[in-house]
Amino acid sequence: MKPMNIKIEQRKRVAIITLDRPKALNALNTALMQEMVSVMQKLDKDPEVGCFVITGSEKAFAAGADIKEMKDKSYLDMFHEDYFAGWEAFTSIRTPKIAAVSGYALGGGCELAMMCDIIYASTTAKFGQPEIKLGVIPGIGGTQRLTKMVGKTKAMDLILTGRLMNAEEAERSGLVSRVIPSNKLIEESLQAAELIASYSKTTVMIAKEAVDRATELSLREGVLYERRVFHALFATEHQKEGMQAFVEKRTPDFSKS
Ligand code: CO8
Repeated sequence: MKPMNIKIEQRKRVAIITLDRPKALNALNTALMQEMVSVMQKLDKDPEVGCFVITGSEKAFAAGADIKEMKDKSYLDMFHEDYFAGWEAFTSIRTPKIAAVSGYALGGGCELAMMCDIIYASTTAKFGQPEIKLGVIPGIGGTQRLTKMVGKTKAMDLILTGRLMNAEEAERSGLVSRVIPSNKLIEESLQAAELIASYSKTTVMIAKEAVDRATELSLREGVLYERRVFHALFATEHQKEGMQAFVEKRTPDFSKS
């Protein structure tokens, strides 16, 4: 079935997913989540797709989970539906995901950006976890991921006051890796995505997995994990090709697996 809440476009080896609920400032409802996850799970397995760019509109990356969809639900509805557990499948996507954020990235929108691997923000971006104003708390990982990314005191400041943070503060805090003028956001994000997608997809996936382990393992375990997967890369053609190309002073060809 054709997705109604997102747009999908492929440029070279990059899949661009654009959130497309303009009237609701791209609020994340269940249908949008299901469409995104199902499309991305297919593309994840496609060797011709080496990176995702997830973006929204100028005004909003996403203004949060859909308040209108959830407002009348009971505790038992939320519990039995396991509301928003479906986003776990999004975090399990193994192809890198770049969030290109313009405008509001609030609540679930900020959490969606944090479920990506890299966040680029336009100068207009505003990040926040304003759930406290609605009588709830972040529910798609915000209390955990934001704290790991910006530290306890900044996370407490944002989550307990519900205030918004601009792109400059977000970069200073380590939430965002680059701030880009808004008219260049997509172009620069695509350039980075195309560069990532030009490398060996196998190696990129392994590098991503190793970095992800850093937030969960002790340093000793993490370094051991890294060394073991580093060794394993010597079983791939791409290690042979990459190193041989360096010696022969030519561009490596990672297109053959
Ligand atoms: N959900 C549903 N609709 C929304 C949302 C939202 N999160 N945000 C905006 N909209 C709708 C508005 O209702 C409005 O629709 P309508 O025209 O029909 O009234 C339309 O989008 C435009 O919004 P505004 O008129 O409010 O636009 P403004 O430019 O005046 O304001 C803001 C923009 C500041 C972004 C404002 O819309 C706002 O504050 N939005 C809500 C932000 C928010 O609180 N986000 C957190 C939501 S809760 C959440 O994400 C929790 C996730 C955890 C759930 C998981 C459970 C397990």
